[in-house]
Amino acid sequence: MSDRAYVIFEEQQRARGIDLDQVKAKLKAFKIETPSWGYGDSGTRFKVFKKQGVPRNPFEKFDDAAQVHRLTGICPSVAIHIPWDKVEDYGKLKSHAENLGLAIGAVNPNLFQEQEYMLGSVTNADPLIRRKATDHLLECVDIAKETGSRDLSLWFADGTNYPGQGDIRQRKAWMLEALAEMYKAMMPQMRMLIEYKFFEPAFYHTDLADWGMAYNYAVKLGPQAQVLVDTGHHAQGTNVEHIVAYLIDEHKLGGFHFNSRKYADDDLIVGSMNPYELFLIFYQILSAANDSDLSIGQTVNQIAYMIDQSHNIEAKIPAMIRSVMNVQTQYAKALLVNHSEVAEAQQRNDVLEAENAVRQAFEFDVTPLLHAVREEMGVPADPMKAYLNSGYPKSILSRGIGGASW
Ligand code: PSV
Ligand code: MN
Repeated sequence: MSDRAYVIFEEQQRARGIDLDQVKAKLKAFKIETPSWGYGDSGTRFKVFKKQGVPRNPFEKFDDAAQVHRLTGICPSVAIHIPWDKVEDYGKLKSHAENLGLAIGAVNPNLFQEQEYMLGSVTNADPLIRRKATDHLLECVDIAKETGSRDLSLWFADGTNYPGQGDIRQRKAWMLEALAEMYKAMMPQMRMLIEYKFFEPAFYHTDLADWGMAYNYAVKLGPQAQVLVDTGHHAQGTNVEHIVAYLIDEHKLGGFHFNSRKYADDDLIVGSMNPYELFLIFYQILSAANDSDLSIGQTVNQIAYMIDQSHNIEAKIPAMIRSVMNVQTQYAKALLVNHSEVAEAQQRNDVLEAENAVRQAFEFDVTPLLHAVREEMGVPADPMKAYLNSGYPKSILSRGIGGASW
């Protein structure tokens, strides 16, 4: 991309009242966390496909994540999932991450893969199973202390498949009991991010089915509890950006798990099918960031942007790079919205102009802008191409087949 393309882009944006220096500063400060489980083998409930070169342990997952950060410059932290990333010594994993220029990000307890959890974890009718599940939550708080992680992201597979299978109200109380015990164990700087999902693996009822339930628990628990919006966890047609705006306004949006969503939680590359939704989510976030109430801006600044994808059929590292670039592209476009233009059109009740002022930003090609930003950050203008041309894809083949699953 030539400098000329950037000069034309800058002139065009200046004429619209957009200050590109500010836009660039925001793009440089924007960070996306990648998931350790996105580097391991994965599949569907029908088949886990084995790939050559997949990391064999958590340390190698960080090696791969470091490539994504080296080439994009915006992925300095990696979320871990316990026990998938269980190690003897978390201090060692932390130093390994730091030597690679990374930090350990959110700690995700895993309460969905042990035999005992078939009928629920923290909402199981058996008090011993509930105890075991809550102890795992507490173990994750301890791990977060060791890794220096701020966020604990919680997702529960708990739910039932048939009417009458469980006492829904009783399970609601058990959920709160477990979350409250965990909340009490957290350090003051830690956050509990509560994720919801309206189906799968339970189909009749899910104990934490939607943002309203997650929000209600977060309110009951206190200011360190917030909601995590996974973009793949809603019913078809749900207006996710509305949920985002609402939660920010209540100071309860803690973060995102980005993935695509054709039908559901599909683990496909974010932005591959509905980039406009992603753009509209960022438009809501950025318009809240402009709020005269500074506490809204504080909530926005704390939002954790995380990817939650474990690609099945495509090569892991480039798929993660593509995902990161797709998010960055939509964020860049949202930074081009002229908010006063939108506000003025809203004041005039001019529906078409208001919609136009938002959509217009989406329609710009931000390639010259992103190339300029990457150049200033000292990363390749085209991270994807740089990865494919690097020696790394070949170098990992010696790991063989049969690495870590997730
Ligand atoms: C569940 O579908 C989920 O979105 C949760 O965030 C899990 O932690 C993650 O996927 C990995 O299974
Ligand atoms: Mn998720």
